[in-house]
Amino acid sequence: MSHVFPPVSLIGVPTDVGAGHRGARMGPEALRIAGLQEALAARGVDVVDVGNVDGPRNPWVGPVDGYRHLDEVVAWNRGLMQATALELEKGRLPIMLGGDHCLAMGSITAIARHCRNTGKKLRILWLDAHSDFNTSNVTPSGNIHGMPVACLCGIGPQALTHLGGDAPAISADMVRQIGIRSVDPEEKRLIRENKVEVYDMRYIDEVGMKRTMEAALAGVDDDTHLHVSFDVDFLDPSIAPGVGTTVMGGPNYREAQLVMEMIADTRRMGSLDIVELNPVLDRRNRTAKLAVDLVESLFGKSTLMRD
Ligand code: 4U7
Ligand code: MN
Ligand code: MN
Ligand code: MN
Repeated sequence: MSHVFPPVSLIGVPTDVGAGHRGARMGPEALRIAGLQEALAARGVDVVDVGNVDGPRNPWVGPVDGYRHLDEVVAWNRGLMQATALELEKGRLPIMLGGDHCLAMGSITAIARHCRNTGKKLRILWLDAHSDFNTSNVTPSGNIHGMPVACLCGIGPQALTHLGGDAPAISADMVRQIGIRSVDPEEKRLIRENKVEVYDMRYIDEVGMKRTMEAALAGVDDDTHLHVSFDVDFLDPSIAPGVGTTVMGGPNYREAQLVMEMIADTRRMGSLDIVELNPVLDRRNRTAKLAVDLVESLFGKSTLMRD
């Protein structure tokens, strides 16, 4: 018998105020058109689409004091934090349809608080080409989608580190980063200082994806809430062109499927961000369709008869 997943709520977060390219705001619609809701429903998942969180338009101006669009990023994340908390309180598994990766601050702040209230251990799998641990002093771009992990760990502007009232929202030891292959020089120093556990592409090349995932999932048990923050640029650009910040040398199709299948096997996924999909840069919604395919694996679809 296949595993019964909790009911799912799709939350659209059409923002690109944190990114360096416009277009990720169209991500939620692209995922809907690629059939995300239908695919989950076909797997027997109870899934509702609660529609989109609202937020300010993209002013498309340069960074101020090292942050681009800080007020807008704060506004979007306040709204998303509330929307996420509402679905978690109903006992539902929220899936954030991004939108750029700045939205992980709102979603994860709400999820971390939910875990504290319910006595669950939080484990965050950060699937990404990038570490997203920049600060205003070291960012080469000012783009806040390159800063969410640092902000969640309490390093960043007050308005973002204290979204949920107290800071830090999480501790670095909750995070496992997988697929990393682009880290800025000073960002590297911060990652080391804060002891973030990083399984970069070199590690994956050397030990293989199976052992990488076993290491990243070590310690996950019945009391763990697993949050997956899936930046689509995690994937190799040859299979996922529809993102703003492509980096060569990412996981291929089968490696990505294995990641999702091994997460599904834990049966502990409690929430999911799908971010950085940029339909403007995609070809015939191919990257959105691939994301839906991978999410099906997160919900237990496997290529072999393992159910
Ligand atoms: B994403 C970058 F310089 N590090 O800070 C930066 F390489 O959410 C990229 O992972 C950030 O896609 C990418 O601008 C953010 C850059
Ligand atoms: Mn990225
Ligand atoms: Mn990212
Ligand atoms: Mn990106």
